Amino acid sequence: HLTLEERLARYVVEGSKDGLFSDLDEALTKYKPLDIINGPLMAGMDEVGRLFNDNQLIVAEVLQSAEVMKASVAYLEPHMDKAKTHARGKVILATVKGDVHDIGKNLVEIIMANNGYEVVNLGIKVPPEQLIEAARRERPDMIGLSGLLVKSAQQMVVTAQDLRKADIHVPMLVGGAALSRKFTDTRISPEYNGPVLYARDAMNGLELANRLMN
Ligand code: B1M
Repeated sequence: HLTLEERLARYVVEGSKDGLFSDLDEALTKYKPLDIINGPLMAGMDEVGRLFNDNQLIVAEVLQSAEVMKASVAYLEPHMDKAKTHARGKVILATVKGDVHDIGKNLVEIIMANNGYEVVNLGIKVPPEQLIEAARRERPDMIGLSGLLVKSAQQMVVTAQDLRKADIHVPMLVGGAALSRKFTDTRISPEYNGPVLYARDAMNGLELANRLMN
């Protein structure tokens, strides 16, 4: 007899959607969509990460968990607050070269798009050259990079260097599990020509973007 919150986390851990949507409906009567994601669903993902680390889950199972997370976010998305403001700014989003994790980045996309930003999502494993080309083409107000692997933090340093060499200096927003504010300030910022802001989560990313645009 699990609580609603425990059941929500369990769907993610077990990679199962049986009963998921009716429980999400119930959760929506108690919580805001983002709190469901950041609370029980994220707790499930953290558990998946732990089990995976302990060799108790294989990649195929983690993919199932990712599917449940993605389906949940898609289901909750229409219930999220949407600002009436438009054209707050244009953001390019990408998961850095070598990294396929995109759930966090796609959450940032949803939250920014719901809050008046035009988002150009370049997807995963995006090499610096592709970012440079997109930046020249799209003329964004901001470039948002996501990375979850330890090597992705280093890849962000390289990306910052390449963007600087290409004379691109629009503000950069960086986030993802492998990063920290300290790494951002001491390792990425010195390699870039413009501001580099570290976001601890998607909502914080929106706040930082808003501050930058005002
Ligand atoms: Co992988 N994976 N994975 N994985 N995976 C991690 C990251 C890991 C920590 C798990 C572990 O071992 N404990 C570990 C990294 C270890 C390390 O580098 N130190 C790991 C590994 C090792 C791997 C592989 C190498 C496994 C393998 O093949 N042997 C492989 C890598 C492939 C590659 O990238 N080249 C791999 C593959 C995968 C799957 C494909 C199976 C799947 C991803 C599916 C997908 O994304 N489409 C997957 C998953 C699901 C995870 C875990 C379990 C969950 C990640 C997630 O989606 N979290 C993860 C462990 C963990 O994080 N607990 C793990 C939910 C998501 C909402 O959070 O993305 O962190 P997150 O986003 C947060 C914040 O970080 C922030 O906002 C969000 C919250 O609001 N944020 C931003 C993120 N980006 C932002 C950008 C911003 C602002 C905020 O502005 C631009």
